[in-house]
This record gives sequence, structure tokens and C-alpha cells, in this order.
Amino acid sequence: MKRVVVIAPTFNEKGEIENLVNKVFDQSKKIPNWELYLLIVDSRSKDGTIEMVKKLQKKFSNLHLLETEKEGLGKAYLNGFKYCEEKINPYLVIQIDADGQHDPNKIPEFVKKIEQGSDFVVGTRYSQGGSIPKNWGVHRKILSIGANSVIKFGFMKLKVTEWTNGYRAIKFWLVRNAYNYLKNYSGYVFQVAFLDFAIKNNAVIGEIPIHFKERTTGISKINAFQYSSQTFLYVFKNSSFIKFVIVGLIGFAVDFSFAYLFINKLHVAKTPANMYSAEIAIFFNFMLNNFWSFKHKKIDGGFLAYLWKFITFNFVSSGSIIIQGVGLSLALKFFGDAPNSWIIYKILIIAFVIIPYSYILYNKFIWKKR
Ligand SMILES: Nc1nc2c(ncn2[C@@H]2O[C@H](COP(=O)(O)OP(=O)(O)OP(=O)(O)O)[C@@H](O)[C@H]2O)c(=O)[nH]1
Ligand SMILES: [Mg+2]
Repeated sequence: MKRVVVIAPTFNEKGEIENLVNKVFDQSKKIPNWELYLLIVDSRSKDGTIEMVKKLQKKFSNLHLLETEKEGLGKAYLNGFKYCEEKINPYLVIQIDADGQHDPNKIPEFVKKIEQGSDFVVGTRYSQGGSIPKNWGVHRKILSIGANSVIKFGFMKLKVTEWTNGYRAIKFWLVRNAYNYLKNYSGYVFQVAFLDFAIKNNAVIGEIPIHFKERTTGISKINAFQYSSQTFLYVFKNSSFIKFVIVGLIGFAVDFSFAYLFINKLHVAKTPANMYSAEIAIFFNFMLNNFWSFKHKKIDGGFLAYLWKFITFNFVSSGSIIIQGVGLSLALKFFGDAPNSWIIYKILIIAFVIIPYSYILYNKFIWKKR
């Protein structure tokens, strides 16, 4: 029988722990093809959580306890994964909060989704059928919805509706592969980093809607400032989309600088000078995108592979020039030619047409999913 370990990190969760343990083991009969374990990873709770778990261990032989230092949620999970590898050897792990906000009755649904072929299943609060507590204060709503939106648009993964919730099921092969990467993320941002890793490694991502309940006991451990700053930084450093936009801006600067150099310093005629500078910018963009923005999908193969992709890249870039020309003339015709209005039109065309056009085509034809 395949083994599934539910991992619940705890820091002072005495109020809910007994309930959690009972409810998790209640699920065992609903997933008869699986051998169910529960691992509590505690970071030196002082409220009696540990004593309660030890008491419950007498009743449940598959209840494990790992005591670790207080080094953040991500670190607690990593220690839990290592423990699973060494002591249990599971096929699947399920992450769950121990404060009663995640309903263990959902465990069979997670397992089913895995059985249907997903590698990484996220319990989502932000799709139909899911919810956040109605009585959450405005600041908490902004923090959660804001963080999820920044990540979703930052990574341009519009189909993924939830990045931060910690109720998840993950096949253990993915945990093994991700371990070294995740070592760098000891706080709550670990959850974002793990899903990002899974997507970049072509894991099949599934979602199931969940209701995130209000905490009724104990206190929140989340530090809003640390959490949001780490999340923004993570997205900024790891988003291909943001890097692609930055490369576009650099390309703009390269184009202008070389045009200036050729025309004003080297006295080349304006038309060929602009063609040379545009091609230099295209080459810069191609290289920067390959070795920076899309480095996890870097072009494979030798010179010929690069040459072919570079020719394709030139085609896509020529498409941008044509779109800009046609778009601008249409805008001038339909919305008028007020002084400097072309600047607004140009910015809008770049933001809403050129950026999506190039990003989609680059992903489809040049830096394809492996
Ligand atoms: N072992 C361990 N567990 C932690 C640590 N930080 C948080 N936890 C646990 O991780 C789970 C999620 O933490 P919460 O503070 O509830 O975070 P949250 O659910 O996003 O925030 P609230 O909605 O305010 O509760 C809870 O079971 C905590 O006890 C830690 O440093 N070590
Ligand atoms: Mg909580």
C-alpha cells in the first residue's frame, strides 16, 4: 500500500491539536488504498502541544512527532520532509495547518486528485467553491488577496488561483527534487517557492477549492511585513515575465544608444543606422532572455539550434514593428492626432499588445516548456 504522510507544523497549537489528530486519522477509512501517517513538526512549543501529541501517540501508532528549533515555517517543513524520507518513505505528503483553519475532511479529495494524475495539488480559497473567512479585517484581506495577485500576475500564470495557502498534497518525488532549492526559503515564502519550482519542473498542478476557516484558538504566527517583503522579492527575482519586461526596456536603451552612436559620432545615414541599432538591440534581447529571463528553458543544442531560434526571434521582433506601425496609424485615425497623443498610443500599444504578443510567442516558439 502506498503511504501518505500528513505533515502539520505546530508552534503553540495546544487548543486545536487533539481535534486535528482525531480528524486526520478519521480519514483513514475513506482512503482504504493508502496507509495514513501524521507527522507533527513542532518548534519548541511551550503551551503543552508536545505533551498532548505524546499522549495521543499512545492511541495512534502512525502518529509521529519531530521536535525542531524555531527557524520558520519553511524550515519546519524541510525538516519534516527529511524525517519522512528517512523514517517513513511515503509516496505522497499532505501539508496542513494545525490551527483548525484547514479542514482534514478534505484529505480524501486531495488524494483523489493525486490519483487522477496531479503531482502537486493546492487547496485554493480563490476559485469557485473556495473562500476566506468573512470576518477577516481589511488589512488581512489585502495581504492575502494582494500577495496572491502580485504572484499570479508577476509570474503570468493566470490559471493558478492560489499561491500562498499551505493546504497541499505533493508527490514525494517532487519533494526530493525540490529539497535543495527550498533550503533557501525558511519562512512562509517557502510555499510560493515550492509551487514555482513545481511549475518550472513541469509538475501537473491541480487545485481543489477549500474554505479557509477563522482561527478559533491560539495566535497567528505570521509576520505581515516579513511575509510581504519576502514574497515581493521572490517574485521579482524569479519571474521570467518581469525579467522579460526589463530586457525589453534594456533593448530600448541599447537601440537608442547605438542609433545615437552611429548617427552622431560615426555619421552613418539615419535609415541604415537605425536598422543596425535595431538588430544589435534584437541580438542583446535574445541573449539576455536566453541566459536570464528564460534561463530555466535555455536553448538546447549547438550553434545551429541558436541560429534557428535567433532567426525565429527576428521574425517575432519584426512582427512587433509591424504591429506598432499598424496600431499607431489606426489609433491616430480613430482617436485623433492631438499634440503628443502618439506617445500615449505607443505606450498603450506596447503594454497591451506588444508585451503579451512577444511573451506568448517567445514561450510558444523559442523558449518552450521542456
Ligand atoms: N513548527 C513550526 N510551525 C510553525 C511555525 N510558524 C508557524 N507554524 C505553524 O504553521 C501553521 C500556519 O501558521 P499560522 O500562524 O496559522 O499562519 P496563517 O494560517 O497563514 O495565519 P492565520 O490565518 O493568522 O492563522 C500553524 O499550524 C502554525 O502553528 C514555525 O516556525 N515552526
Ligand atoms: Mg493559521
